[in-house]
Amino acid sequence: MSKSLRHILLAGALIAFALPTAVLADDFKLGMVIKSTTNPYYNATLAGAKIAAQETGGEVDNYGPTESSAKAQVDIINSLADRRVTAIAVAPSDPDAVVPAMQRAAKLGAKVVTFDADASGGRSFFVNQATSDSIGRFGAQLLIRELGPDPKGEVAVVSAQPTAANQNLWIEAFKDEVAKYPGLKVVDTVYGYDNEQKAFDATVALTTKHPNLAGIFAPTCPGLPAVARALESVDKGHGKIKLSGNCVPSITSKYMLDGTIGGFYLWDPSKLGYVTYYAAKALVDGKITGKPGDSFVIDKGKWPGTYTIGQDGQIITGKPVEFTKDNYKDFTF
Ligand code: RAM
Repeated sequence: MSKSLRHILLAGALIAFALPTAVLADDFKLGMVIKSTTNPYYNATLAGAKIAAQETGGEVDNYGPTESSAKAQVDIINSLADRRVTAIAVAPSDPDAVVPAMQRAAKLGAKVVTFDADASGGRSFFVNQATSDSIGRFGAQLLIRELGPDPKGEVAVVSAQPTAANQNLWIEAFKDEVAKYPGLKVVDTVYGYDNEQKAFDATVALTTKHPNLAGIFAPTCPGLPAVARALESVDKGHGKIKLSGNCVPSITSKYMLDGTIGGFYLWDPSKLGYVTYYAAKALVDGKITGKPGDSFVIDKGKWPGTYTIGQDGQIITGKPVEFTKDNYKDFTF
């Protein structure tokens, strides 16, 4: 080999080395930081993200504590950032607690977004399953329907964590909707931390504290089936206390079928995970910068479409869907 050819090859090798590596499809790795690994809801979001990974290349996995813990989510975000994972999608159980770790991850080069619940100070955009307002009002309307044409009485909420931004927005909209009915009064909000035992205990205590309770709204998974089980255990199930809320059909449908949950709904969590993957990848690939108005196209695949970041920094992937005796078998999550 001539000396000059050797120089050219060497220079080429150096340039190749020095160039910032464009993210090849197979280099893309999304870490989904979830509220807890024991929550079946996040199996469904991951299943959707995995479909997207199969369609486009790359990898995705869930990372989370076994019990919801903001501190654990901070440690996980830090460790994903240290490992230079290309993108991180966080479903925070406490937004204020995770924002500094999300900002640090972005400084280290990761693209950071939120999904399921927002932490607006630390992300490029939020992939939301449906508008927060629609989720809260839908739950209220189902409960009101169950309470009959002239709804009256005391109503309470069994939520997830007191810090959960998504549940808190839903509850706000729920209360606003309920306030349209002068016969109804929201008397309490208690917390089950997306934990079956805690949600069960909180519900039993709630029914003791408010013996005349007419209805409960439980927008938490797996809180909702635990609330149903608790109502049945104190003989307030099967419609005695009306119940609406959201969770996955796989662990909840039986309480809709036996009449304890009158208003049972969710959205498509798999589509949420799927679009989150595509959106994070579009950000890494430079197809979007993350600002309101940016959009990207999924041209083929399971959920094709044009997805746009709204003025509020959100990509909305769906709307509330009620599960009934007639349709619950159509859902695999
Ligand atoms: C719980 C989580 C999650 C929520 C679902 C419905 O699993 O709190 O954030 O979206 O409920």
